[in-house]
Amino acid sequence: MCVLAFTLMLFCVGNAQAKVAYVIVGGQSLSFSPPTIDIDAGDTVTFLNLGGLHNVVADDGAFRCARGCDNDGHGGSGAASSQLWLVSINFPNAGAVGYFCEVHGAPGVGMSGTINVLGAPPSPPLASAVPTAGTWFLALLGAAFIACAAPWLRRARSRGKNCPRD
Ligand SMILES: [Cu+2]
Repeated sequence: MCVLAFTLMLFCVGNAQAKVAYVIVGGQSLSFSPPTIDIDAGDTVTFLNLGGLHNVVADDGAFRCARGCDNDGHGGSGAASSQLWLVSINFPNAGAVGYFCEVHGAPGVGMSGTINVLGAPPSPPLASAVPTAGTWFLALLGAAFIACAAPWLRRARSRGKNCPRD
């Protein structure tokens, strides 16, 4: 029960901190869809090739991906591939990131797109009147602690009663 509660909390916190956005590659058209997306710093974009010989290359050369990414440490290759590949790229820093497909585009031309990485929103003050995700997390943490600690405390107390006193 406790493990379940903690897993659930970790899932919730993970969701609150980073999101995944999806961009469809190719398929019916030689394009990225949607071509422009806004994400928060730290979010991940998953590119999914639905058909055609494509890859995803940053305008500034920061990444070149298709079946994995060049130099990803896992033997991935950013060479354009017509397989149904899927690749996830994390964007930790704010700023606009342009990208294109080497086969059907160039920076800002043809099969290309832009990811607007927005700065992480400021943390809300703790004394906020409206419960925030953080407040709910603390409440859940407290509830889980009580739920987990109560049986242990009961056992510890009943053990104490059996101990001889000075
Ligand atoms: Cu392409």
